[in-house]
Amino acid sequence: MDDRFDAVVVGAGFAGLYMLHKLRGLGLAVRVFEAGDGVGGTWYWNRYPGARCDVESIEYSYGFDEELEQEWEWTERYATQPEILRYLEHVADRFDLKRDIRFNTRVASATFDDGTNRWTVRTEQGDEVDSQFLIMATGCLSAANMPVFPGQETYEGRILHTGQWPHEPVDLTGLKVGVIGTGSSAIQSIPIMAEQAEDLVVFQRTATYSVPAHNRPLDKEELADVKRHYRDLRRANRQTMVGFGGWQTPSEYAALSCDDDTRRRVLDERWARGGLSFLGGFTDSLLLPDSNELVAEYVRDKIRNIVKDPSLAEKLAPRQVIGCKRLCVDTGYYDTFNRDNVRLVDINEDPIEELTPTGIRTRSGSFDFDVIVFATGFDAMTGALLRVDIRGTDGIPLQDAWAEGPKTYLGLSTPSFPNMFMITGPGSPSVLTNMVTSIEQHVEWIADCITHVGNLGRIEATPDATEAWIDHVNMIASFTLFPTCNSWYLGANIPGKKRVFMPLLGFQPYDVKCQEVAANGYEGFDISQPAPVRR
Ligand code: NA7
Repeated sequence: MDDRFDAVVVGAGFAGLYMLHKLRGLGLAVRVFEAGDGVGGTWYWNRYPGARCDVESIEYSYGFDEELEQEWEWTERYATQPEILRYLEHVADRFDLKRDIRFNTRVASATFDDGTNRWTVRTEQGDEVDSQFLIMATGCLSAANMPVFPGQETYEGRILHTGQWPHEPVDLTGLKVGVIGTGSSAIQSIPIMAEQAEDLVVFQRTATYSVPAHNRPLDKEELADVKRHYRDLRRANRQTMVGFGGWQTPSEYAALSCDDDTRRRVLDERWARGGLSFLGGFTDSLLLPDSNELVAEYVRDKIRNIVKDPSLAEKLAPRQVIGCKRLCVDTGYYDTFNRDNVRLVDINEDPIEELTPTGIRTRSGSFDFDVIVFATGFDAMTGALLRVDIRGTDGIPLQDAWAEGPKTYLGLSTPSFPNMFMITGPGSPSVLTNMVTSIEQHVEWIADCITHVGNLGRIEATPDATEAWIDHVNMIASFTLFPTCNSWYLGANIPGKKRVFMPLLGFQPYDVKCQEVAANGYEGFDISQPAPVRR
């Protein structure tokens, strides 16, 4: 029947595509709903200038199919958004996935029926389908955070959000452009927008640490060598805390106990290599404030060396713990502020008062803009889940169940919502890792679990296991410096959002835990399976 499925998957990004492929391989009837008119998820929506992944392309790719691995040729160390989107299109075509995906279709609600142990899923476009399992592959950074400033409705220019960038090219040549936000999206796009715009004003709330990407074309030999050893790389990545960098030698130094020369050498080497592994130079820098400060000051010094105006350099030099907010990876970000057509407004000193018909008025001045770019990020990790009206046993809304913050067991499941899984949900390592490694691990675990539960069965996380898991996630975070700043890991970027540290630190131990849970008959879950038919 056309409206009855074994599994409904919401979202057709990296997670949804692999989930579909995996479940279809098990012989299940699957329907994927995707709001966009193509596959790609994050890489479908984030088309802003300069959008790139900050995990290297050879690692930010699926490892589940060796032929796919061998046939795809990444061209750069860090893949651009168009290249990743082409890759996902290729994956969708290669595995004939699109025939089970309904595009331009946004899921509005999902309601669990206690009697049948099945979900009814409704879309904004009028579909109503029935499914045993509901799998939310909605992404961690997909619900745009769109702050509303006083007077915003009066602004007569164009407002763009980096995460909802138009599909047609946006030509900023000769225009006056304002950018609100200095996170990763801003840091990637500002250098490119500055080359086009006549005048670019950046409104900064929190200065950002960024390390150079040192992006470059991948040479054929290097790629061929990776392909010869891809299995080793994927295996090694699964043994790391972050799901990438498995071939890099782990740091043997603590910043606080090594001598100045060694510390300097480690930092110089990491800076020269570029990328996120900069933060892995020392074993103690995400644990101890004094160690962290040594690394942070090194980056501030780099900023002071790059930015010619000393007072501007001080404004651009972050003060919070480095790594507490996600480290950025850039090409020419700080240097962009040496340009004559680029200005910085620190909105802590000079807050945005309102948007006017012609631009932005701060406490001390007015700026005219043709375009205002909101690089203001996302309602991370829970936003996309809570924007769907999901109702579990006794009709309980997920919004109510999570009123005090997300409550998950393993980041995969939540009590009172049987037969629902989240891919890279809050409480799993997700955004603190290479997302593709985490997605593959989750998809494979969910597929095994669904096989175990079987047709007509029901699985639900227990409240006790969930409480213990939340305590575990918080306990691990409390050993680190991560909870010390207003990051989106804590939900601090969204006014009114409950502050809870959402991701779990440490991919490898988490993977082991998930394997143990499965090996122990899915401990922490209640499973009911229909009794065998008696003859
Ligand atoms: P981020 O990293 O959340 O950055 C958003 C930026 O926007 C950040 O600088 C915020 O300042 C700023 N922001 C957010 N709301 C406001 C308001 N109301 N006023 C002024 N400034 C604001 O999002 P990105 O899209 O850049 O990157 C998300 C992830 O995508 C990134 O980590 C990578 O994993 C890829 P704040 O720091 O909150 O003070």
